[in-house]
Amino acid sequence: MKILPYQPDQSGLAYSVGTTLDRFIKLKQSDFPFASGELSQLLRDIALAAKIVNRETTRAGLSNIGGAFGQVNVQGEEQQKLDVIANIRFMRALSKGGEVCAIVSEEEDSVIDLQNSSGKYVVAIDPLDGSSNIDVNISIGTIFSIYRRKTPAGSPIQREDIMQAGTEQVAAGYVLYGSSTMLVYTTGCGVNGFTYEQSLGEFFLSHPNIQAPKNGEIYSVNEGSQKEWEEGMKAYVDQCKDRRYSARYIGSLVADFHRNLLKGGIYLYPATHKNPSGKLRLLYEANALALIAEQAGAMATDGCNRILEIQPTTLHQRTPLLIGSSEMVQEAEAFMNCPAEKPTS
Ligand code: FDP
Repeated sequence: MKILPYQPDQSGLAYSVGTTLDRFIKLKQSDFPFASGELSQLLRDIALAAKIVNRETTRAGLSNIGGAFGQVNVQGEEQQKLDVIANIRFMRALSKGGEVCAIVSEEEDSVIDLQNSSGKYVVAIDPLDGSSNIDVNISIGTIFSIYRRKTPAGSPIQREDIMQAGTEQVAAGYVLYGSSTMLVYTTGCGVNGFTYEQSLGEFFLSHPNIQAPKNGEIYSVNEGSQKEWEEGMKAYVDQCKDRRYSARYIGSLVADFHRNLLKGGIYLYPATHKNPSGKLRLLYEANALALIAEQAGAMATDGCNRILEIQPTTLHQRTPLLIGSSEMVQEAEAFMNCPAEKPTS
């Protein structure tokens, strides 16, 4: 009989594939010497809500939770039943933990003050992104941004706690409910992806330290709106075609972004004549993905400005979004018609 000594993981990775999300969050917490554990708990709360939403989405076809809810949200979009369910699930998870003082959600007109002034964090969330794909069994997602409040804990929430630029995010992430369910997040030290193992009820590290390819050959845009685009945008997409790039557009931002992050590519939701600010929301869509993109070596811009530096002025503010492989985004930006920089005196 041959007896072999146990060979510990030789991969050289700081965190090996297969580490549970819980353990990973705990290990990461010790990277920050003064961390109190509240952000870690908040990330766990989000992961728990994601598991519940995952359960609801996978059985949507059977449990009569597909279709419209019968109301229109603040964006003027018809709410789907799953939009409403996901919003409730995340609201509950975020309000129970005690770490959060306020929530901005795509599904709520106003800021939700959790009446927990000792909470240090503000969360901006799109509980279910890609709603038009729910009923046809196509990938959808959740997007979240976490900010530390600016005013001292214990005092009432103020506008400055909510209206923070994306550079102020302490963590951001998304959940993709796709062929498998994944949670991808960053706390500003790289990007890691976890795949959900349904039978065990756990997220496991499957994509450590994600690095986006610098360049790619995929462009993702709704070409049905082409007649509404600025000339520069038309010219850039023509160039993509001249180069025989592949067009891939799911119509779920999280899914399109995730594919391009891993394979290399660019997602574009530009300004149109009708909607000069585009369609996507700065606070709970663009900012989170922009932070992840940058942390993975990719880029995000509105065509003229770095997304993370845009100072929000309204809760449901929209922004054009060009996001993906850095060389592609830089190239696309060069086609855009941006106001000339003011001369410095
Ligand atoms: P949806 O309206 O279905 O929720 O966030 C909004 C979003 O989806 C993105 O996920 C998606 O990329 C985009 O809008 C699709 O918009 P178009 O139908 O205009 O292409």
